[in-house]
Amino acid sequence: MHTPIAAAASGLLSGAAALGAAELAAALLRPQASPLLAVGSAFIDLTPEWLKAFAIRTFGADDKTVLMLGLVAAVAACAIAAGLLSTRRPRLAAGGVATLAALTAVAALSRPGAAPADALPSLVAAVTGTLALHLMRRPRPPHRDLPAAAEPARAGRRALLRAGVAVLGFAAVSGGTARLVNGARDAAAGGDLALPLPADPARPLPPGSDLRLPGLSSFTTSNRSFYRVDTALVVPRVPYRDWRLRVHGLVHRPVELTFDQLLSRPLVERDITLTCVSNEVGGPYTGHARWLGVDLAQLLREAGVRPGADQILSRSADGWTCGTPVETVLDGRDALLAVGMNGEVLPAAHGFPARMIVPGLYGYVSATKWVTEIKITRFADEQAYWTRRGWAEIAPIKTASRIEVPKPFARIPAGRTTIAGTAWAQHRGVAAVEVRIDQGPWTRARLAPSPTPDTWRQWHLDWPATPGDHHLEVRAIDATGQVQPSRRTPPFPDGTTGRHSVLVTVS
Ligand SMILES: Nc1nc2c(c(=O)[nH]1)N[C@H]1C(S)=C(S)[C@@H](COP(=O)(O)O)O[C@H]1N2
Ligand SMILES: [Mo]
Repeated sequence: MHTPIAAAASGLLSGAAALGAAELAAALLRPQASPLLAVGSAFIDLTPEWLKAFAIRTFGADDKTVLMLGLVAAVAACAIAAGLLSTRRPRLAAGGVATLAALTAVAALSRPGAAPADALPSLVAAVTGTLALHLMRRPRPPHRDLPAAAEPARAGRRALLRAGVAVLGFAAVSGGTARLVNGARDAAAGGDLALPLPADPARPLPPGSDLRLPGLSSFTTSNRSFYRVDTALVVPRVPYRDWRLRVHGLVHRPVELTFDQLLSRPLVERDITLTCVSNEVGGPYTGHARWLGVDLAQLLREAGVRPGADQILSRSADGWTCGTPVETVLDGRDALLAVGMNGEVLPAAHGFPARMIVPGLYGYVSATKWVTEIKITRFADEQAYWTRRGWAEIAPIKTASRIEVPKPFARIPAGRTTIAGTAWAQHRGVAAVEVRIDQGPWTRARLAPSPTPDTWRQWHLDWPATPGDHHLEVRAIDATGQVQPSRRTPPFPDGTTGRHSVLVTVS
């Protein structure tokens, strides 16, 4: 009989072996069948709005890492419990393991696009965990240890240790192999691709649109530093050779396109700044890129939108959905099905093989990544992922501005200094930015040029800083003459409002 510590350790090791075997089974079968990911994704979809908002506020872009760590901790706790139970109540332990496996199988089977085989990794986990636990429960001392029969306890301990090391080795090898298999699959998902040149290239950026000031974000955000927001726990890897885009619903002529057919259409290249509705005042969830893609409006016209249809319900390979007004996409703006980003093939994290981009709309109502389906429908008939959760159906990007230099609570020397930042009002355009210091009069900042109204603009202002604490505030005015509202509202349900301000100390 094990001491409680040995029982707990056996449980933990068995849990690790179960996890490693399950992840390996999933990597070999279907990566999306990973029980850990399936449970994590189900958790994300079932999370109430307030908890999701709390997680994003508290952990920011690390929210998914925190969730995965939490899940692993939960698995470890269950495994320890199973180990402890198995010495006294083996039936109860087995029942617990079976229940857990059944729950994760249900989670895997209820993912969008799941196949019956997706339950297999959970079964593998249950079997492996049970076997490992059994192996460590009554390890028999090998014969050459027989002279130590006088000390059976020590021999038993040594045999247990050996079994434990074997189980741990199995966990490490299976988990490591799973990672390698997944890595090889990722590398095959678009690395060998060269995109055609645009038939209709973007105009060059006007000189000076990037002020290149230290501390100010660059005009074009690199693909590596571009913010990422989505509900996917792991980046979906969609092999472009299997990819299809189906355009159907309330259309006269449904269309289905392969990736080659998409690329054989004339490609347009456009500068468009993307913003997330969850971005708080002064927040980081906005970025600018030069997108290469197919004219989405043209594609819809070819399919022929039927009268009365007002929603483009797009769906991603992982089942996320997004509702975009038909009217907006057809109003002449540069809505794209993008395949390239800043001169590169669209990175997997940003939607490879193809994603939607519609200037002027928040990402959750316009920017479907890994898009595989466009259904023309009516807002009255169908809801999308976030609108079902109470977010607005109509969500144009609100006018916003941000102070990036100096940083909050910076200590700066007295004398001439520069205040600078960015402002955006996509598709309307930023007409002016104003700054005020310590509630004084609003002063016009100098605006850098922008290539189109669909991009953000940089701005700067000289400031003769005098010693003391100072409050710097910014507001933008869009090209329709609307002043950015001063009232602070939260992102829910259609984007935050309010002015960004920073406190600095001058000495
Ligand atoms: N498939 C899919 N596409 C998606 C999302 C998602 O969760 N799943 N999130 C949207 C949201 S809320 C935003 S703000 C943008 C962000 O795009 P990015 O991650 O490339 O910056 O993607 C949009 N497209
Ligand atoms: Mo978003």
